Amino acid sequence: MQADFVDFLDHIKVEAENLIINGDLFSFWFGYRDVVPYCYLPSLAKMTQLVDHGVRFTYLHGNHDFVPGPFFERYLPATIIENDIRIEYLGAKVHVEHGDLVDRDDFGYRLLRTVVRSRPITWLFRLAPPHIGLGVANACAHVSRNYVVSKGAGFYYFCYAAAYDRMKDGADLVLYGHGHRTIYSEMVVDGRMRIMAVVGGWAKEGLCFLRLSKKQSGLFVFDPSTKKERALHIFDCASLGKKMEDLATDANTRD
Ligand SMILES: [Mn+2]
Repeated sequence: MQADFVDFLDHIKVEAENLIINGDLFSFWFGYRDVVPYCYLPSLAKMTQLVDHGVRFTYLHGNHDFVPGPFFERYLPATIIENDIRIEYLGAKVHVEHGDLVDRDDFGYRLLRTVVRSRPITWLFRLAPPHIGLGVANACAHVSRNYVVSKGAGFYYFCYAAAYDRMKDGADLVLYGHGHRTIYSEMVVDGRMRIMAVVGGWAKEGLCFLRLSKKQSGLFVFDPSTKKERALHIFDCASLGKKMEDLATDANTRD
């Protein structure tokens, strides 16, 4: 998996300007002050190389990596986002969020999330030697992954509902991760064209990613065995947020 991610970074490094990692890049990550787990060295080294190439990184907290620590905050460095981020690209308002909070009624998870991210717990965790801390955390990460998978299609229902609210609030493209599967859905909200996508990371055929570019925007999958990418869905970024009747007029004018 590490080698595949390194291949992916090599694949995009020429064109990438700002790479947004939407949380859970690692099965578990805790940003210790002086050490990094050696199993992640290939990815960390390659990310450092990309920064030297001029690529910027934006790192959103996931539920497996919510203490980025000095490596990401100062050494790489990445722009760290705790909750969600809204950016504008080619006029489209893009909302990116990890997605672990889309189920608003999961109070048990919300409570657990608040507790494990609290300062005393983080402080206690920092005191434990890394091999113990990482051992416990990796076991918890496994349980957490099963918990997400057990929500099945329900997770995607929550994504639609949460994305709808974001769109009512002005977002044209809403991106989630977290779900371990990929979804692409065009939605019309308030008469305007919008997209909701869940970019689930590794799929059967490779690593899914969303690209916003003047040349071609869309959802793609990178196959590490061939080192090639394939488009799953292409969209016109400039059409996002436009009124449907204006899009129809544009299309007729072109015809
Ligand atoms: Mn997650």
